[in-house]
Amino acid sequence: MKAVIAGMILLLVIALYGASCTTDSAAGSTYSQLEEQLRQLQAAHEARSAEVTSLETSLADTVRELSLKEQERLTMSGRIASLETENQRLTDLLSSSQGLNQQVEDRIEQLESELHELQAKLDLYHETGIFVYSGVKPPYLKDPGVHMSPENNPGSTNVDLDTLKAFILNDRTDSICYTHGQYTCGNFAEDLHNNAEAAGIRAAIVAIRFADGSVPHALNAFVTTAPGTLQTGYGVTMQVPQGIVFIDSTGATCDKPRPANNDGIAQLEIGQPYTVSPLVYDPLWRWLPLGTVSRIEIYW
Ligand SMILES: [Ca+2]
Repeated sequence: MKAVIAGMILLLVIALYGASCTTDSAAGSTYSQLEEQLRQLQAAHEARSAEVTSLETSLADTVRELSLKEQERLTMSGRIASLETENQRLTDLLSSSQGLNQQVEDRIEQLESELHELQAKLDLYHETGIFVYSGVKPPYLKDPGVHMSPENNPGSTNVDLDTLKAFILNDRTDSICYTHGQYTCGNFAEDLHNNAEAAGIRAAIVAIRFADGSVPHALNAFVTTAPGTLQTGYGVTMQVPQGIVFIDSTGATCDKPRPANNDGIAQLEIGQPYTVSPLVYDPLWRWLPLGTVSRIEIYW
């Protein structure tokens, strides 16, 4: 644009200059006029140049602004796409957690139902007079003013009948003298329990009550890992199923003759007489029934 305007001015000057050569007298006046026109044209050219420069600057600004806007638009598009993805993810998550909630609710409902069922069974079980506790100390005195406090070994396990019998016969708790008010059935049961646990055999304290309200008795329980047979002191072969076995190692008083061994396997049933079969044959001695069992408490 600047080049075109400059060319036009040059042609005009040449044309006017050619014309002025014809008459010298009018030449001075015409030249002045031409100079004036030339100045005006130069001024107009400069004004137009400034205008063009300003327009170019403005155009460059507009182009830059458009570029920025385009960049911004691209950024926003990316952000919108990302938000849409996040929205989809949250929708999926919500849908999946609703499913999970339903599963949890179903499971809770199932567990509540099982709990009610177990509670009903437990109620029935308690009606039989049998109570089983774990991690609870028996609420009985072994000596005047001294509660039983059996010690469990976390590493103890159930064993088979032969192992249990060997342990019971080897353990000599039963040889201790029964002494009224000092060392009675509670002491025998607690000591045998602790010796078994120390030997790695899981044991329980058992407390039984009698229908006639006489003094409760204490003994021990074990769980065997397989069925077996026992040759009892009465010469009878006893089939012992896998599971709970009741052992009574309560010794006799030492102020009169007593058996050499006092270990026995007990038959324990609600409503039936409490009877014990000795593990070692001795024709001179028999256990006498203590009374009719009305309640059995087992403390593991
Ligand atoms: Ca023994």
